[in-house]
Amino acid sequence: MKGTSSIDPASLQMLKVARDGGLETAWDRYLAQQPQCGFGELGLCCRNCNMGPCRIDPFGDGPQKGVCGATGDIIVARNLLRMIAAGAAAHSDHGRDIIETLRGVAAGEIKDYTIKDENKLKALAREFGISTEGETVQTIAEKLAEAALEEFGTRKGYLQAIDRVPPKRKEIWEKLGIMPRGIDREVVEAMHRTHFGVDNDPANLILHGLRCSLSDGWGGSLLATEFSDVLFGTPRPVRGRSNLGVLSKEAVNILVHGHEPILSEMLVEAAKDPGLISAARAKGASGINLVGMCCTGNEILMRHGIPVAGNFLQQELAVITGALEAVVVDVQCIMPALGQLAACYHTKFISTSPKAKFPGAIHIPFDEHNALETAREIIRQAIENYPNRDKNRVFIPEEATAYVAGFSVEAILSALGGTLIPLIEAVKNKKIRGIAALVGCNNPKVTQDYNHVNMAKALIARDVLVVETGCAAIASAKAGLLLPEAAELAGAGLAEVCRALGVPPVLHMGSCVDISRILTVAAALARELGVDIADLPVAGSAPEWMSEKAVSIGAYVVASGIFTVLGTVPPVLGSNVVADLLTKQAKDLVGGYFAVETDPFKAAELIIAHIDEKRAALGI
Ligand code: XCC
Ligand code: SF4
Repeated sequence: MKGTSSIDPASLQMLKVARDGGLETAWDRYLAQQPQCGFGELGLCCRNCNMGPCRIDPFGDGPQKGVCGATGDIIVARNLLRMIAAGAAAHSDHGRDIIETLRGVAAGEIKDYTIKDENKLKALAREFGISTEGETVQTIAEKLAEAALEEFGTRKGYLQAIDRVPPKRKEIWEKLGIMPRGIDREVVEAMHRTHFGVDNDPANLILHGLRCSLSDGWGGSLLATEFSDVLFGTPRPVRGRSNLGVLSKEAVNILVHGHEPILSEMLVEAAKDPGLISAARAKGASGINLVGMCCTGNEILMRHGIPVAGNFLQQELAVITGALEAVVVDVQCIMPALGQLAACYHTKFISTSPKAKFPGAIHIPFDEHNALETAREIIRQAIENYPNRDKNRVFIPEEATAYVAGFSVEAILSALGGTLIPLIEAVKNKKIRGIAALVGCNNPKVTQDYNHVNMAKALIARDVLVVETGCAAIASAKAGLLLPEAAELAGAGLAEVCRALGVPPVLHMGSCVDISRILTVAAALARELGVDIADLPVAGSAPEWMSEKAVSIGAYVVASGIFTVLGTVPPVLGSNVVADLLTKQAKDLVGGYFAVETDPFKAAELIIAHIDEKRAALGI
């Protein structure tokens, strides 16, 4: 859909407010960047050494080699590998922080968190070969945290969670030499290989990219998810509201944005503090209204039903409502533009992570050892700021669509009565045609939410069960697709299953690290059927992706055997060799492969054709 910024009515209203007020957003800056660098779009520029920068002429008239002799194929492959490494690093470092927190809790050094899911703790301990018989929760947690931290530099051969995949998958990875070893090791090796004068074979580079991404999907991200569940509780279906209309005209509004639930969970706790609530009232507010955004929003909506104010492209729009006393951030997907924008309002922009500082932000270091007090201090600052709100500049759109989220693997199993068999039966008798995972970001290159919502609708209408995470899931929440009532938009078969189970046709499975939940379900389905993941009638898509994390995700989903459609074009078209590897040869190598399709309706058709092909091969 060209020429429109968003399909979300709340975003459109806020963009008008921004325009009228002369305020700049990502959409304006995107336009100002036009035309974007053609070399960059194709992946054909290299800055990996100081003989460069070098760029390859895609039309063949100018230079075809960098100073060192690197061709376009080499440069594109190296750049892609670096994107994967950065994405894998982001997810995995998030995972490490969660595990460190669990270790601190177990050792009694961190007092403000407790272990919320002991069953999951024990199940994970058993998976890691740690005996739980007669041991205290504390001891198990300590041993498990140590074992999980080992995964980052382990020398035992391959990562623990690889044992979740069917034997056929392992054989493929072993044969190709892409079994993920230590999590940190794969990222380090990616940086080593792309350093000047090391790996200059495009296929060899891409294969390592797959290995590095697997250390994210089956390593860092998976540990982030599992340990968050242990510490903060495994999500269960929960109701909430979504979009900017969740901001309150009367209450102190605090937006938490970023990724790691360590911060957001404590803010949820602190916001309940009666002392702080009366402090807010003393300032003339009706109370404290904590809302989320992007993935940290997903973390707290999955576990507490905390309202989610929006997805990636709404972070600036939330400030422009004029109703935010504070934007509190930790890491990832936070626009550096927020500082300057917040300064146009009374809004305090508060950074909390030593890893992520921003211009125009107040830095309040968040220390896990003093978590509740830090969270209280942040909320106090927001309360203090309430009298500075200029009521004449407040504009809050009405949209606040209801959703049901919280579909962890455990929640899905319990909805199915304890086993995957009913799901398999529904797939076999074609009530459910297949499963599609829609994930990832917004990107101003795409009309906001247009691809997400239209793909989801097109797929459920054809009886494809949709599972979602990240900003894709928030798009569906806002569009009303995360409600059991949305079954009326589904095909007859899927609608029947949804009604019988009381679930929506689009299941919100969490934040982006929680794509590991989707992998876990896919692996379990394959094991149950005695086939490989690549044999299942499932597909993935990142319809509006923008981040390097999404590149790592796409790579591990494909490497896990799953066909994946990208809705924005990755910077690889400067190399036929690399493009061919990703979209064709990958199919023979790992079973999964990429397609690029910017039209959501055509993308849905690609997924349906793939699902039907897999069904036929399975004889169902
Ligand atoms: Fe970020 Fe996770 Fe993308 Fe959204 S979907 S823009 S990565 S918040 Ni993860
Ligand atoms: Fe140029 Fe080669 Fe250096 Fe890249 S590594 S900047 S292509 S000389």
